[in-house]
Amino acid sequence: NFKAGPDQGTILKKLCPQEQKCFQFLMKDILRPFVPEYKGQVTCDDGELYLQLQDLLSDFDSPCVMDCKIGVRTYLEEELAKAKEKTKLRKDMYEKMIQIDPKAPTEEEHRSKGVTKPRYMIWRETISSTSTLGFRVDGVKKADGTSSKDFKTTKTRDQIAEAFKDFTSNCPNKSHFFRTHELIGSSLLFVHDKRKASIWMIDFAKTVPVPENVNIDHNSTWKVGNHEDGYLIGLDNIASIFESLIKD
Ligand code: 4IP
Ligand code: ADP
Ligand code: MN
Repeated sequence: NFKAGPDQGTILKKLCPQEQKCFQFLMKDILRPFVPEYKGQVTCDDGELYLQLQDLLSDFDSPCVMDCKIGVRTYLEEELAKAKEKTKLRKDMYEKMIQIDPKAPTEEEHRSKGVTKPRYMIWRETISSTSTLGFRVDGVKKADGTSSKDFKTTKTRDQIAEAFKDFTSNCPNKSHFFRTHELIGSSLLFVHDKRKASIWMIDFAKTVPVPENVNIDHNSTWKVGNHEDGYLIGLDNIASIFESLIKD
């Protein structure tokens, strides 16, 4: 589905008209900064049409990538309606099903060696975290190039936490600055216009290195002498207030 792009920093994805429409819309939407830049369609030597997209990985060296599929549903209402009238049976999906759990298909599905697409998709949603948590880990590619799609039954919070932990290990992206400084009187500056939104950390006038023998986690209660600043306590509360805004 993907190919290297003609221009540096781009990739080509097999054109799907619906996805193309979305990218055209998104290029004029406030979500633009958060999606790959859409650079138009191209026809390849193979005669196929492709979307030229910003390669999100081009600025990284041996990146670790995790794809989380979002939402409590992974099939269209239209596909559900179609399956109800036509009940087209998918042998490939039956095969994928018994690979994971030979007991999952019903007797009838075993006899026909096929399942409908929504039946398969709903089953996938319930064995993973999609139906309960509204997202699932779809795949991971490690820095060494190895990749895994072995998350089909990753369902509980603990299992997901384990997958995240494994994903973030050996990527020590913790800030050296943040670990070694006490941030006092520092601000977060929120800026938005009609197109985009950003947050910056500013004002480091009273941000000082913590003494050599002291470690702070920015999260523990401050007691005189422990140098804790409560930065992450504030950040957590801001995040949860924003979350409550999204909910209503
Ligand atoms: C796949 O199931 C994924 O759900 C695909 O979604 C989906 O394509 C496939 O449907 C389905 O077989 P597994 O992940 O269990 O292999 P994605 O491409 O986003 O991963 P759609 O087109 O529904 O997104 P079919 O009909 O393409 O086989
Ligand atoms: P599909 O429709 O085949 O599921 P996706 O758009 O979900 O395709 O992409 C599949 C994978 O390709 C993603 O998990 C990601 O690793 C990679 N990918 C997709 N878009 C980009 C991009 N613009 N830049 C870099 N990698 C990408
Ligand atoms: Mn996908």
